[in-house]
Amino acid sequence: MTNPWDDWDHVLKVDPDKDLRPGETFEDVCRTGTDAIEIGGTLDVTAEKMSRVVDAAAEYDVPLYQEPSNPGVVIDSPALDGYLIPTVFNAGGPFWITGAHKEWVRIDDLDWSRTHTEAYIVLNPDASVAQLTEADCDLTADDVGAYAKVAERMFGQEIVYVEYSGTFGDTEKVAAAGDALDDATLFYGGGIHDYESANEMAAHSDVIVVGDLLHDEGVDAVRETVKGAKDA
Ligand code: 1GP
Repeated sequence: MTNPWDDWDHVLKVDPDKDLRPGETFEDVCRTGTDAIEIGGTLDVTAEKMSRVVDAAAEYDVPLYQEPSNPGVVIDSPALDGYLIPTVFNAGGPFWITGAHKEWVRIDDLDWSRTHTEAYIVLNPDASVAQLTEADCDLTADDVGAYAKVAERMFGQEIVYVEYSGTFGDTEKVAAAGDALDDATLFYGGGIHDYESANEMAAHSDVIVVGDLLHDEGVDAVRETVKGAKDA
């Protein structure tokens, strides 16, 4: 089976709780050359803020995915190509592994054909996502590879996501996840801020995810990371 992300190199993650740079619009965001936009965020996200971003990006021709941080912010919009449902494999407790999902599946008329799975391995202990999920970030490259294999082989996850949100990660650990996978697509996110950092991580993963850079530096900086990813 082929998935849209088989052909992606670059994803832009938009945090609905953060502003774009002054003077920049969602049209500019959609014209950065990114392969897809993922709308997600860990703190203070509401369904209303999610809808605002989906509506603003809907008229442009870039695939649009929602990555809900909890079942309460899920929105139903025809503009969405799908939902990427995170499970934090190294979370400190069951809520982020099956608890939130138990609530998610109670949504009426869940569109399973547009619902996809994303196995997070969270590795920056200072990131909000690590603190919120009480993730065990003290992992060796071998541990990361083992989690990736569990995610793909035992839990059928379509995407494995090595998450260093806020900081540039250890390429050895990212490569270990890549080596462990046969079919799942490896996403990497964290600290990508220019052509070189994008190019380096793209060499070790299938898809790089750029987040804060959009809100901190703007669309020109994002465009450089797209080039870096495409050249790898
Ligand atoms: C966050 O992995 C993404 O979920 C991207 O991280 O914000 O550090 O680019 P940055």
